[in-house]
Amino acid sequence: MLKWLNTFLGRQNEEQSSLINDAFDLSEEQVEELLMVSCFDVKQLKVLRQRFKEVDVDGDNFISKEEFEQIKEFKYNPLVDRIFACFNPLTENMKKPVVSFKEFVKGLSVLSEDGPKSEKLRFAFMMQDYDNDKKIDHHDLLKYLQCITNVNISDEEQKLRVRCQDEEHEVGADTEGKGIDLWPSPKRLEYNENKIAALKAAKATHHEIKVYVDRLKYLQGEANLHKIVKRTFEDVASDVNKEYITYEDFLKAVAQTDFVGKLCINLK
Ligand SMILES: [Ca+2]
Ligand SMILES: [Ca+2]
Repeated sequence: MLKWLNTFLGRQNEEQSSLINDAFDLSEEQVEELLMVSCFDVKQLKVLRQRFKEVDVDGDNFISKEEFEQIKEFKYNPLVDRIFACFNPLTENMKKPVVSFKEFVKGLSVLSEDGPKSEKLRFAFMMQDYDNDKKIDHHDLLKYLQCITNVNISDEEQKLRVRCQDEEHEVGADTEGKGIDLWPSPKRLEYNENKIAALKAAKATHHEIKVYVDRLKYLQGEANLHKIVKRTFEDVASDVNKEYITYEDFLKAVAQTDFVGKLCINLK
């Protein structure tokens, strides 16, 4: 999942020798602290410091979300928002959404080859806990799945999605219940099926029919994601109402997978 980090830090080998001789603009105390909170050595910290400065385009010594998103290795990663959020775990407006050098180092340390498994697991959980309430609820998991399944979504598909969302009013679907199972509602799917049948009966053009066929396909895809979420909660959630997954549930669920192995970079 995070192969981009290999490339991101892969540059260090070729650049390392020259950087070691460059002046290190951090105090000894700062370096000591970074050594304590990460699994990097001084040489690696120097490389990371250089990369940090390159990323910090406006030179304010913090990486903003915009700067983070411009890193070419991150740019096209569908999870870039989540990675940024995990580098900078916000706690109720207590901090600006920026990444300091220390957070940058800590974040990369977790994802490095030597990063402790427990920290990798915590990071993986945070990636999916969008509202940072220490639980993964249906909306968290659905958002995550939508994000990773829409990696190569085209502009056309994006427009289609917006049209389908607009259709909410057109169809007048029941939104009162607000339950996760209601979207897309059977009424929406039926609306598109009926529309296709009516257009075919009226011998509409292929293009006219295709609009509704595409919508139906999109809605069916969404409905499938909802089913996956529902099934996951039934299998994994210890909560009696199956409304959320705790960190302990998450640990049990990923214990049998290589999920954590993928949260790794090679710094050697
Ligand atoms: Ca900056
Ligand atoms: Ca949550």
